[in-house]
Amino acid sequence: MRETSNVPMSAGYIPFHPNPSKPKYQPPAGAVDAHCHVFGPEAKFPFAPKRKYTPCDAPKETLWQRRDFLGFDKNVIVQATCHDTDNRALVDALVTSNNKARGVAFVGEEITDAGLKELDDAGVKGVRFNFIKRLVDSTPKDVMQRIAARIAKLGWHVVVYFEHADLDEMGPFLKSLPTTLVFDHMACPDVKEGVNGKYFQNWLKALDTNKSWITKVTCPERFTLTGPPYDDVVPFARAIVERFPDRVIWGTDWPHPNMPKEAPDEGVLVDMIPKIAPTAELQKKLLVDNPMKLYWS
Ligand code: 0GY
Repeated sequence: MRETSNVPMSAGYIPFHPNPSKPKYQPPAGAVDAHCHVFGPEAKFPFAPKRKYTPCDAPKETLWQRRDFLGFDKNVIVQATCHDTDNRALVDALVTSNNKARGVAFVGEEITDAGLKELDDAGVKGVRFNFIKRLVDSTPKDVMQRIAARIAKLGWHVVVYFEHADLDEMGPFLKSLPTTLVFDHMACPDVKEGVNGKYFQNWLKALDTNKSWITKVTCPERFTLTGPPYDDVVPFARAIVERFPDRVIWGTDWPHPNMPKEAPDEGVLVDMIPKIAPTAELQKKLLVDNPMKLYWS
């Protein structure tokens, strides 16, 4: 299933799981995997010269197979830093998806209105701003504010990848953005601190106050201390889902860039859903109603 590429992967890069287990949990009809990526294939869509890592190829065909295998109906494909602002692989996946995928792009200020319209026509619904230090995005905040003002006119939102430990410093900037904000990966909780830790509690309070902030309850595999089935991350995700049932979405993060030790088995990730969203009503909001409102309405 794993494609090979003309350029070598970064040293130590771990490719996605070759054959995940079939989940026991069956998602509701129309379920959306609202955070995943396509990488290349490099031979057709080369990685960006300024990338911070070279992944394995992770083409759209494999994404569609995995979507079907896991019991999902649709995908939201998020542009990853290895393609920088070259959104061609993303657009290609969207326009050939049979209306089953929407996208989040990376754009620079140089993009023209025609360029934004092209992305919009393909099914892009947002831009991503990245504040994760190891992925190094040096775009100044005033540039991000100008991009946000332009994409707000298209009805798009901003996806923010940051660590909520930086909330005090980042808060004024985040509040200055004129769109709905969607936060990647629960804004990176520190599991060691526990749900009653200061940063996580501050994050919940910020979500209380900012009613247009949406959280992706994704990537337990990035935060776990105990490993699969990631039970130590359940209390964090469940606290967010139960307190903000109309402002949460879920995704696999396939093909899981930059995992330090092992690629997760997506069957295990899907089987976590009933632990973080314990009722059928919460599951439908998380997997169908909320992502459909954000990406297909
Ligand atoms: C993710 C996580 C990562 C990378 C990227 O854009 C990216 O390169 O998204 C990461 O390394 O944490 O969102 O899947």
